Amino acid sequence: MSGWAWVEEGASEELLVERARALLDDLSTGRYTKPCRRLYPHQWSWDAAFIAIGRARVDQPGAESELRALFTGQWANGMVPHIVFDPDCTEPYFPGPDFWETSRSPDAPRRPQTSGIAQPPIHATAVRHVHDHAADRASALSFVAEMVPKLLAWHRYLQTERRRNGELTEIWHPWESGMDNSPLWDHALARLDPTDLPGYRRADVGVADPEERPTDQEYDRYVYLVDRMRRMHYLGERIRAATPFAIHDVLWNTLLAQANRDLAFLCRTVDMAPGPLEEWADGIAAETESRLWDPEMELYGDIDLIDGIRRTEPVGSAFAPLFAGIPGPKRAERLLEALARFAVETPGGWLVPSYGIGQPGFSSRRYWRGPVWLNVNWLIHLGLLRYGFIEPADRIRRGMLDVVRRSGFWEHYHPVTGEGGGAHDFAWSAALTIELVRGGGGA
Ligand code: 2M8
Repeated sequence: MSGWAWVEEGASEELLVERARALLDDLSTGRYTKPCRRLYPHQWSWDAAFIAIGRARVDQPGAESELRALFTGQWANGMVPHIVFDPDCTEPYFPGPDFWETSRSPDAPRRPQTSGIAQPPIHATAVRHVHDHAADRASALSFVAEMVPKLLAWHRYLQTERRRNGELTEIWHPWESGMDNSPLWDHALARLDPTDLPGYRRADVGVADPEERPTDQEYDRYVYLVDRMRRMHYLGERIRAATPFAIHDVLWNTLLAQANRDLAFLCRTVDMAPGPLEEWADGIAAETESRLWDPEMELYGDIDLIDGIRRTEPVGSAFAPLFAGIPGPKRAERLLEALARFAVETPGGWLVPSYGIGQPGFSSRRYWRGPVWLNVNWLIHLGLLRYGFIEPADRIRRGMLDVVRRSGFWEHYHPVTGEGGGAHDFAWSAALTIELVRGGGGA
């Protein structure tokens, strides 16, 4: 990782903030920020949250409007969809609204059009972040008051529709995890038999390098799962009973545990009773400890609800429970030791790859199968700080800022060379750079 740089050596961190801000403004439609120019031309759910987290430090109205725009797509049952489609967008994207056909659901809004699945529930955490760093306190308070009922509906949906027994909540599609092409899903996807598929044409491979994207076999399975949910009119009860893909995912549940706590805080901020939110958070945390922790691998693993088996994979997100303060101090120490073996040493510090280098299923370029993502690194950085692991947290911060200095704002980075991959000029990489610089290493 040497010999090239995107900003001159010795340039200040503030220069990174300036460039990040310029990129976010360039990707902004005035209402929301596109994840990038061509590959993802609409508003995505967890992207919006990360973008708001970064914007909160430099542009509070922009941060507020980002989340407000996302929630215009919220369903009547509380679900926040993973994509809110932009009616003015002229770039191709598949699957678009015509494929999702969410009008089949009694809960989907007519306008704006949306997808029919969700993404990791980090929104209450983002709203709290906007609140905590607001320059304009009055605006922040009215923003919180506006968002709390919407967030409560979202969390209630998760608590009811996404639970079958126990405390953990489940996902029904790899796209819901946000880590779409991760080896985490290989086993569950291999079990599917995608026959009778509706005709479709991928748009992503026309815009991005196919070597960095999922294979056609994987895409067939993604489409198959969407088609099944569409046929079930996106009704939670029917999907829960019949889906061939249901997972208790570590990252998803970690983010929900933290978001439940953050939402309880937001409720109190506007003098509302938090109800059972903290119990929900405690329940998820306790079950993550008792059911997702793998004592042999000394890592957290996902449970496949179709065969009931926990499969622990060497993924970066296996360290995420630190972010929500889930492990006790001893287990946190074990995780730190595992992280020191798993992270890549770079000249700048540490970077956490999405999948263990050299493991079966690893690819340095195919997305979520090895490359480094700044959002997961940022969550782990905050998790380490939470436990007082200051030096390792700082290593990740330095690793992240260093790779940005070298390569710029990419969707992901080669875990060894630091070269950018996927979409260039990617919004959450810019937003989290702002957050890292302005946050000065703290949450
Ligand atoms: C990627 O996912 C979309 C589908 O949702 C895609 O590949 O078309 C993922 O990396 C996801 O986490 C992300 O939110 C989205 C937009 O950046 O792109």
